[in-house]
Amino acid sequence: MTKGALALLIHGGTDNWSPQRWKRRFDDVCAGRRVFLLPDPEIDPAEIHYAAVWKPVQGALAAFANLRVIFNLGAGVDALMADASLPDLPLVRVAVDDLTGRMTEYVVLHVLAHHRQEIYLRASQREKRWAPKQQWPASAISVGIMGLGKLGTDAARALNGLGFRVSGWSRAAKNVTGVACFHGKDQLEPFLRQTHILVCLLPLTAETRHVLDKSLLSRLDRTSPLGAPVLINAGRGGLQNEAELLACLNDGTLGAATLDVFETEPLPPDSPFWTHPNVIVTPHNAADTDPDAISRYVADQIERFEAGLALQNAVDRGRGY
Ligand code: NDP
Ligand code: OXD
Repeated sequence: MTKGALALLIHGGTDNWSPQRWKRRFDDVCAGRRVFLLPDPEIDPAEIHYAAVWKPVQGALAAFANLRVIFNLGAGVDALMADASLPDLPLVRVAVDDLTGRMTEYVVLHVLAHHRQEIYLRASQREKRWAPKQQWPASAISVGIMGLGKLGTDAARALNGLGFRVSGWSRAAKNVTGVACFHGKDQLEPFLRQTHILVCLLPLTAETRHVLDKSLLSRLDRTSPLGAPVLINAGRGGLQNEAELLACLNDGTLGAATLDVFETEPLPPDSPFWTHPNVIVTPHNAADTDPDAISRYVADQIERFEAGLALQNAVDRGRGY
């Protein structure tokens, strides 16, 4: 029996999202299944049962009448959720150890960078200034992670292992060993009040858009040896109110920030974040989606689906993540 074909709709625009690279990997792992990289004039839309996508053109998936499952090639599905014409089919997102490990590396790297005063030390080196400041232990710093899901939980455990005090905030109640868990709107305030370094790993939804605003950032704990709170946002740019975030960095509400994601990506050359002395900018590469790991993950999920097993990591359309 012919296996249902897989269509790839990939529009990343960066090295990691080279569509040809993804096509080669999917050809390798989808034995006996036709894989089409769109646009492809040879394609018969009726043959397509599965689509693996990253930022597809809005409306493009509606062309496949026999589509059964949509696989988002990243963890965040906000771009898909914004497409009102998205077919009402199971939508699976990426939740794999490879991606999780990469994000944990990023979070640990940047928590350590702020904790170990890297912004000050790099400026000292540029100025040939040998003037170390007193360094405090990790146990003096409380890291609060907004979003205690697949990525946030792993990062929390790693930071805990390094000796930081770690807390997390989610929608539903959680129990993570070594991590003080807060949940829901009512517990946001106590969570913020004891946080020195705020790490944001929330999905972008109608509820979380612009959650990182002046009101929230002003409620962080200012009493740590850092002098002022620090923000690390590797979730999505839409989570931050950028005008208010910049004002907080300029008036000292925040001491510093690491920003991997922005409302407009690529970050425009005239953005003040590029040159702000207390901001570390990275180009949305906190956790790259690896074609080897993810093509295998999607191929396995298709095999599961065809064997009548439940899909894993299906998105709840009502919640938006
Ligand atoms: P998960 O769905 O596993 O976790 C999301 C977490 O956010 C959950 O703990 C969830 O709570 C919490 N949450 C969602 N909405 C709310 C809310 N309204 N109030 C409180 N908590 C809320 O996602 P992942 O951990 O896999 O990924 C998180 C995000 O990271 C992605 O959506 C994506 O935007 C971003 N990302 C960024 C990358 C980068 O390179 N910069 C790479 C990969 C992902 P609950 O547990 O109760 O459901
Ligand atoms: C993702 C991302 O959501 O890379 O996976 O941003």
